[in-house]
Order: sequence, then structure tokens, then C-alpha cells
Amino acid sequence: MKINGMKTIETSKVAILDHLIGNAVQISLVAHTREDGDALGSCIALMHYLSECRNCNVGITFSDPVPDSISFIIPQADRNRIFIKSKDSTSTTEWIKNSDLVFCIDCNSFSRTDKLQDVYAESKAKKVLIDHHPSPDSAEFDLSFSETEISSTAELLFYILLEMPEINHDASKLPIAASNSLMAGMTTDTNNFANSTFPSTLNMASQLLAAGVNRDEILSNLYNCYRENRVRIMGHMLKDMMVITKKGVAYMILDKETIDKYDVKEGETEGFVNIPLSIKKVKMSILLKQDEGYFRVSIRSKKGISANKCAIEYFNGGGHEMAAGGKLYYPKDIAQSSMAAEYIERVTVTFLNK
Ligand SMILES: [Mn+2]
Repeated sequence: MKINGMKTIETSKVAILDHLIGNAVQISLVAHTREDGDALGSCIALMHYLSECRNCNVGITFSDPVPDSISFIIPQADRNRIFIKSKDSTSTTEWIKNSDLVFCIDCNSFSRTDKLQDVYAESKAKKVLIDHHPSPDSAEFDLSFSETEISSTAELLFYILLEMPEINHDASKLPIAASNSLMAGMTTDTNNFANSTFPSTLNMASQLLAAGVNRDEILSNLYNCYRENRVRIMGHMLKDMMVITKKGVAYMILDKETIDKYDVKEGETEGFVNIPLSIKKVKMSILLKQDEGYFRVSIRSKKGISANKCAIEYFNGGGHEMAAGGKLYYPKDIAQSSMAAEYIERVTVTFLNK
């Protein structure tokens, strides 16, 4: 039963988790590649709970460096507890190999951890999943907390932590660094309460605010600290690059040349794909960003249209019902990069006619 918008977490699973943590010597956390605020915030929060409340030895492992736009979520003192595979392959691999407990955060399968996939697959550690994406690869894990009717992994983690004996339903007992990063993670995944906001989400926000989280500072870091270039290219894309099809699909293709011209950094186009949905006639928005041999694809849709299905069927990806991503490869899916627009036009007509 749900009371006052709280999320109920199975007591039997909490007991298993408590036991696994109690027996662990070294713990490794991982999230999906190209980590966002939710992935990073959840990892930082869990790390603080494990180290401060449980005295565990914890490290976070990522495939690639954290984008500048969300790096404020990492407290200064934690910088040396994050292992980046592309920067320091040996210590990252060693850390994972020597861990006897592993958490897969905001990521429904190790296959989404890019360069870390094989190391985690070979790990003999106990494996725990905490995630809000559909279709988790449950067979990979000894224990799974998977819930899709929730704003974010940060929210799911918040309700799990409330159940732990040291916290015992009192959010003020969470380390403040954990509370701050849980708030940051939930805020980014809900786009500051614009989407996937449930009664339990507002309940969480309320409890965290009461526990002393500085939300103004988080909002300032998230939304008032961009580089000028980001706003300039946003203007250019919306004015000169956005196409709206007869079917109400808006798409923008950010090519290499433009990326270089505006010196676009990793994570800097975050949120762009949402903007066309503010137009009444637009039902679905697609953003393509050129990489080596493929485009990275982001899809957002309005209620009644599945961004997830579109991503699975045409863009080698998936995600949430109304927010998904994938890849469009050339020359596999399209003969050359210049044919991306034509591909989108064609497949979205087929998709929306179904
Ligand atoms: Mn998430």
C-alpha cells in the first residue's frame, strides 16, 4: 500500500541489501555511459551513505570523464574516489576486480556502461541493480530494485535509503552530501519538475528540503552557469536547423562542422531536444548529434507517442516511454551522414502511421 505518496520498497529486499553491504569489503558503483545528473547524483549519494553510515570502502567507476555541466555535483573531496576508464584504465579495472559488491545505478544492464562492460561482466562480486528504466537485465543481478513509475533513480534510491536501519525513515539522518546529490539527480531527470513528477517525487523533495538541502544553489549550478556558446548554438539550431515534418515531428541535426564551429562540449546540448515540444503541433522531437561513424540520437515525445518504441525500432536504442535515445550508424543504417534527414522523414512517417 502506498501512503501519502511515499514509495514502498519490499522489506525482504532491503534486508538482503543490508546483509550484502554488511559483508562487503570493497564496493564499486557504476552508471550508464555519458552519465547525466541522475546517474552521477545517485552514485555520489550512495557513495556517501555507504562510506559515512556504513564505513565502506567505495569507488565510482565511469567509462569517460564527467561532463563539466554536471561536475558541480561531485564534492571536492570525492574527486579522487572516481575512476575513469578512458583516463586510467589500469586502476579502474583493478578497483572493479577487487570489489566484492557492485551497484549498477540508473542503468538497466552492464551493456550500457560502454568501456566497463566486460570488466563488470567478468566480475565475481555480488551485483545489485537500482534503476528506473524499462526492461532491466535482471539475470545479471543478485538483487534488483527496478521501478519505472518513479521520477528518477535518485528518487528510488532515496526511498531505499529511508528503509535502511541507520536512516529509519528520517531523511535528516542522510549525509547532507547524499541529500544534495539526490535532489540534483531528481531535478535533472524531471527537468525541474516538468515531467515524470509523481506524488512520491514531491514528497521526496519536501523531505530533502526539510533536511537542509540548498535547492537554490543546485538550480543556479544547473541552469544559470552555462557558457555563452551553449545559448548561441541553441539559438542557431532553433532558428536555422529545426525542421518540422507534416506529421508533427521536429528534428535537428547537429553536424561535426557546427559542433566544431561553436566548440560544443560534452553534455552542452542537454535539454535542447525538449524545446521543440513547446510547439503545439509538434508531437515528437528528435535531435541528432554527429560522432565518428554514427549520430547520437535523442528522442522526446508527447503523451500517446512512444519515444521508447521509436528509438528501439529505428535508432538502435531505447529508454523511457517519452524520453529515449540511440544511435544511427553510417554506412550501416544510412549510406552516408548526409542522408540522416531523409531517414528521419521516412521512418517517422512509417512509425506514426502504425
Ligand atoms: Mn535516470
